[in-house]
Amino acid sequence: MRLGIIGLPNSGKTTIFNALTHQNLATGAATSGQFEVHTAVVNVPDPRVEKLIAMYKPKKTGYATVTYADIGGLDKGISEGGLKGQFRNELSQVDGFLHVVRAFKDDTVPHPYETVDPQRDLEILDSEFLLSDLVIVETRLEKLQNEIRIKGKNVDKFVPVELELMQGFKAHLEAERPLLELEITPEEAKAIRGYGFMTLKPVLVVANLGDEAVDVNSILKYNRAGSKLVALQGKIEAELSQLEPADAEMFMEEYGITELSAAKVIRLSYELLAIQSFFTVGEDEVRAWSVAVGATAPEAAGAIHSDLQKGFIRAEVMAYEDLITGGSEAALKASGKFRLEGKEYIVNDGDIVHIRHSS
Ligand SMILES: Nc1nc2c(ncn2[C@@H]2O[C@H](COP(=O)(O)OP(=O)(O)OP(=O)(O)O)[C@@H](O)[C@H]2O)c(=O)[nH]1
Ligand SMILES: [Mg+2]
Repeated sequence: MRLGIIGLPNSGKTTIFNALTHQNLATGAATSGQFEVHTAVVNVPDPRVEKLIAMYKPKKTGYATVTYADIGGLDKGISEGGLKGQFRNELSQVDGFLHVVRAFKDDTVPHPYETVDPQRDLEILDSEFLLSDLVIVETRLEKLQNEIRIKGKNVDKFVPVELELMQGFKAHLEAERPLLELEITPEEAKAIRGYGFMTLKPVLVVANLGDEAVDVNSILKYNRAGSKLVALQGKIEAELSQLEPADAEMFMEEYGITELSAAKVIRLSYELLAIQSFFTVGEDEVRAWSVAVGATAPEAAGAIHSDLQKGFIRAEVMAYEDLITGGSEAALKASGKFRLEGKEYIVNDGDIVHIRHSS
C-alpha cells in the first residue's frame, strides 16, 4: 500500500516524510518546487503484534507496512489542461494521499502565497485534483459522444452506459465534490481504473504545526467521505526521529510533549486505505498481514502466498481478543472459540489465522 505525500512547496512534506520514516533527507530551499520522489517503507505500529511476540517468542517477526512517497513539485496550475507526464504517473500509482498543509509560522521559511492560511492551501491542491479529474471526464465525454454520432445504432452497448456515468461524474466534480463520495459498482470501478482519477483516492490531511500543539479542528475544516484530519509538529518530530529512544524521551520531557504523533499518523494512514490486519503466529514467526476490509479467507491466504490461496482447504481462526482473554490456544480449544472456517468466511481485523491447504 502506497501513500503519496503531497502539499504546496515548503509546506513540510519532506520534513514529515523524515519524521514518519526516520530518514534524514535534505529539506528547505535546496529542494523547493522541484519534481522529486523519495520512498520509504515503514512498519505500522501495532501493540497486538507486540503482545503476540511476548506470547510466542518467535525467531522472526513482521509488522504490516505502509510505503510513503514524498512527491515534490506540486503547485497551483499543475492540472491546467490535465495532469501530465511524471506527475500523472507518480500520482496514479498511489492508493491514497497524505496532504501536508503548512500551519507553522516562521519568517525564515518563505510561503509561496505569502501568508500562513492552512484552509486556503488545502483547497488550492484540492481544486487542482478536482480540475484534473474534470479534464479527464470531459475528454472522455467528447470521445463517447463522437462514437455515438459516428456509429449510430451500431455503437457498443457500453458506450451509453459509460456516457451516463461520466455525466454523473461531471456534475459531481463541477459541484466541487470528490468522486470518492459517489457509489460506484465494482464493474464501474473496473472500467474506469485506467483513467487515473485523483479524487477517487482517500486523503489524510496533516496540518504541519510549529512549536505549539493545537487542536487540528480549530484550524482546518475538511468534511469529505473517506478523508481524515490530523496534526503533527513536523520539525520537532523529524528531529526526534533521528535520536535514540532514550534521548528522544528526555527531549520530549523537556518540550512537554507527552506523545509523538508520527505513530498516530502511520496508524491513520493504514486505516485510511480500508485495509486491516490479520496475524499468523508460531514459534517460528509472528507476523501481521494486510487484507482489504471484507476479504474472504482464501483471499487472506493469498496475501501470505498464492499457493495457499490455490490449495485452500480451511482456515483455523481465533480472534486476537479471545486469545488474550483465554490465555492460550489450548484454553480457546476447550471453550470452542478456536474455529474452522471455509471459503466463504469474511476475515475480521485481529483474526489469528492458520491456513490448511493442499500442496
Ligand atoms: N519552524 C518550522 N519550520 C518547519 C516546520 N516544518 C518544516 N519546516 C521548515 O520548512 C522548510 C521546508 O520544509 P520541507 O520539509 O523541505 O518542505 P517541502 O514541502 O518538502 O518543500 P518542497 O519539497 O521544497 O516543496 C524547511 O526549512 C523546514 O525546516 C515546522 O514545523 N516549523
Ligand atoms: Mg520536499
